[in-house]
Amino acid sequence: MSLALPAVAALTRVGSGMAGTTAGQDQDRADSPVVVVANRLPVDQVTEPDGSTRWQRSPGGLVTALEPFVAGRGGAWVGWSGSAGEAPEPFESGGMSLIPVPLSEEEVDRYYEGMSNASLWPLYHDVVEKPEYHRTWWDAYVQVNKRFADRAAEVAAEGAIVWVHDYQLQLVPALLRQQRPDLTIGFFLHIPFPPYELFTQLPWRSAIVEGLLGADLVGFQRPSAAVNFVQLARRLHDLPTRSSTIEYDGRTVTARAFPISIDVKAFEELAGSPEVVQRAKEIRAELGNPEKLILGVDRLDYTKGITVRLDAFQELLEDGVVEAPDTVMVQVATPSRERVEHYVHMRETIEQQVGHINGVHGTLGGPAVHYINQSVPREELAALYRAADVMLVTPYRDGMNLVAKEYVAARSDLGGALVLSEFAGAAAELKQAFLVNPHDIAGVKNQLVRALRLEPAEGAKRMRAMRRHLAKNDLEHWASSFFEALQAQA
Ligand code: GDG
Repeated sequence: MSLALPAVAALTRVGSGMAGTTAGQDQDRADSPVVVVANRLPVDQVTEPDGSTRWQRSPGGLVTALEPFVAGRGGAWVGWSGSAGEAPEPFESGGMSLIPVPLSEEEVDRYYEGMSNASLWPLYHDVVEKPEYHRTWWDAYVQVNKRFADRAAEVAAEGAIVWVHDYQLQLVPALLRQQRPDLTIGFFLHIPFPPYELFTQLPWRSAIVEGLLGADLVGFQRPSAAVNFVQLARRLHDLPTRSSTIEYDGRTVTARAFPISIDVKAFEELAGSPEVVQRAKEIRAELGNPEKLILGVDRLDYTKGITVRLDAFQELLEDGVVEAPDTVMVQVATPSRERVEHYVHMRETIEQQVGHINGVHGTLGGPAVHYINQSVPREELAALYRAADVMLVTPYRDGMNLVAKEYVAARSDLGGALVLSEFAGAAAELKQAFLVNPHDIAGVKNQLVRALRLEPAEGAKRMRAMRRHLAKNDLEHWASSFFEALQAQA
């Protein structure tokens, strides 16, 4: 059964529409057997003190996980450099061809901050904040997706495998297939995929489903997300489906869960290194050697439920169940999407609340909440994980949540306790965590108290079980199982 692809097809006639695009200038590169397409390139441009610039590999596990599959095969990575304006020429890095896609200032506003982060992000996270829908944002989203698809079509070798990533690029699979039916196309969504009742709010819902159906394999973090997608294809488009497949346009599209993970070994080694273990002790000393240290680490995002844990801690202080500075909380809230309105407002709310808690419950030189609105180095993060008695991870909705997995990987000493939201993908795997419903403040308080009073032997038992699961289900396992499943579709 074939659909007309009205929205997507109509817009394939729109040109890439931007001065300075590098499209078309390297037809001779059409030799990559594996191509990754992601919003961002795996490198960041850094400026040296003398004003010169160089490319530096981006931190983060995804790059580490995908690099062996791409670099080992002479592959390419198509993505945005992170700066608006003309794109740099394609270049080689880490054994990969990096193919920069240009975005104008207006496209950054509309495609990235608008459609991706103020429409799709809140919609896919259970409308925790109200999504905004603007036709100009959508037009930019289509135009930019078309540009990414064009670049991928240019560099992919005959019969190549293309792996497209995340919610910014959901139209790329179909746009790419129209140009290159010879390709095997996979798509992975890093964030949740909402149920029919929410998804169908989206004015451009059909175009998105059709965009994703251009892939042979659509991967999600949780099985329930794959089920949501299959149901949408059936209910919205009347397509024939089975439990994890959809018949579409003479092809079988598979939708399955591939829960992402972290580089467990690398994190464990870092966190167990003598320097990090020593730093963990220093952190506790710097905090006045509290009896109990509670930790939160998040991008400053409204989906992460930072206010939930501040509320729970504040009430426990008010109830006299815990006292500062015997029990203190550290919240690392890394700046994020600072130009999107929802984020500006949320930051103010959190900062007010931290101020209130410290005003009422802190002492001179002894705050109850230590709030860090900066990105901290990876080593410091590992030391914080090692130092914390309780890790609080309370998102309202989260595709996976890697912080929860990093905490478990860091605790080779079998110390610590994890309080984890049921609404994070990680909850399906880290079953020995203290699971909470972040909407139920009394429940969060109860579980936090249980975690604070945990017997070491019971804590070690829980931690050991979670670590056993992670050791088998690391990032390499995630990437290779996706690639294998995709190759099987070829
Ligand atoms: C999306 C999905 C899914 C945070 N602060 C600092 C820092 N971090 C690192 C953490 C962790 C990463 O950022 C955050 O990953 P999460 O998974 O928690 O969250 P998102 O950024 O929302 O990621 C999510 C993920 O994609 C992967 O598919 O799990 O559900 O929303 O690695 O350690 N790192 C350093 N300093 C900081 O201050 N160095």
